Amino acid sequence: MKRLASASLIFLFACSTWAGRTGEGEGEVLGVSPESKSVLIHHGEIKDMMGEMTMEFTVDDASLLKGVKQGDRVHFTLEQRPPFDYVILKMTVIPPAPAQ
Ligand SMILES: [Cu+2]
Repeated sequence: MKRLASASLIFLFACSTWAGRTGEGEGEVLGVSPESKSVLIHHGEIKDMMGEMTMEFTVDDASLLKGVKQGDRVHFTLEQRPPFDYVILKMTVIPPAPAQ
């Protein structure tokens, strides 16, 4: 019981620390879904938040997805909403990454 209590304390602390935290990322759009207000992105590392991965982000306003299509490279600002939601606040299409 004692262990459970301290585990939830850590969880609460973590949540209050993460709430409203924002980050910047870049990646390639793999799919856009205005009906569910979401976008699937393969993104690079997002500093202090997560490594490279493919994941689905939600947006508050579907108009953010206008003009964004599969294959586009985007720069975005996201907000972390505990526990596991990542919401894109701003997104702009940028030129493709230079060939390496
Ligand atoms: Cu991610």
